[in-house]
Amino acid sequence: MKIITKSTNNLSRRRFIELSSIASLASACTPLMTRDKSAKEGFSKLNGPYEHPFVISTWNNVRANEAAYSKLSSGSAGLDAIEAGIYVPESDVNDRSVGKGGRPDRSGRVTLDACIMDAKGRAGSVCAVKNYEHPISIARKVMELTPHVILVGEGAEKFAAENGFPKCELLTKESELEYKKWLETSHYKPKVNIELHDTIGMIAMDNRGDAYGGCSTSGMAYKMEGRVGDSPIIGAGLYVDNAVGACTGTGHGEYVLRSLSSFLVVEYMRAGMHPQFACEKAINQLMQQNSFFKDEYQVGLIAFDKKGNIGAHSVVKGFVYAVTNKSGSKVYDSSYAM
Ligand code: SD4
Repeated sequence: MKIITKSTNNLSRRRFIELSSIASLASACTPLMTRDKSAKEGFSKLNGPYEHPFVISTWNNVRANEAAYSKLSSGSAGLDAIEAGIYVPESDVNDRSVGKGGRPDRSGRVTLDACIMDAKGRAGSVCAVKNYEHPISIARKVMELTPHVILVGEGAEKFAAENGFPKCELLTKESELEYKKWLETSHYKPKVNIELHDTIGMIAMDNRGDAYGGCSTSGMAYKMEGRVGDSPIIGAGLYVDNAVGACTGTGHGEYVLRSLSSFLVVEYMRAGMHPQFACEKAINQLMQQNSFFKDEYQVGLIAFDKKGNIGAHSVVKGFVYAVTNKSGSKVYDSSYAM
């Protein structure tokens, strides 16, 4: 499948030129309030506004949302809620894209990436961590206890050990068997929407109205050793600005890294856009910026603003997201560009 049609491409190029400078966004507030014309008309419905507290996550991570929401509804700060929520898929061996049970890299080792951001603008991240089940908690400790934002590989593992995190084998029998099968061809071709409980990006507004977020993944299956995707990179896989709102995403990390999509969505919202339109515009911009690459790919973004409006958009069909608030949990189909 060709991701960018000629007309979308031309349109995106025009929009890119129009909007390439974030500095120009502030003065372009009124036009930005409307939907990007290249989004599928009539498909994307505006979601919200939701009263806080609420939590949103990528894919059908309802159990994770509910763990987070039970913290939010009992008055815990958003950071505890994000950590508790992301714990769920990190421990779920049936989730093959996050934490324990995740698919390994091409040398057979499971390496995890995660990041977290709080309402004070603090951030913590770990990349390519082996043998620890909860990278989200290590990322939180990096944020809280160190002068740094990102720790990688052995440094992150040493830090985890020093802070009392228990070691754990992340490679399950199922993932190992699948990996051995993959070795027969060693063909690296990530599949679009491979499953519905993929990488978790979670964003929440707590009962004080403060914004928080986190993201956790085992990355693309059979990635090169040492490869890091978008998920632990602040501004790519996650961005939170408590003055504006939050955005996180999932999908093929290289495409997001080249566009810094989460940061872009928050900046579009800062300029006055509804999160739905901000996600649509950021996805269109990502497609334009990646138009050199002809492979099939998926990226999905979710966002909220401080009024409790919600947005989601993806490159191709199949991305879903879960919203949990006092009325319960609901999984929505995202709108998509192609
Ligand atoms: C990555 N963004 O490592 C992650 C993978 C992902 O759904 O989101 N998969 O590129």
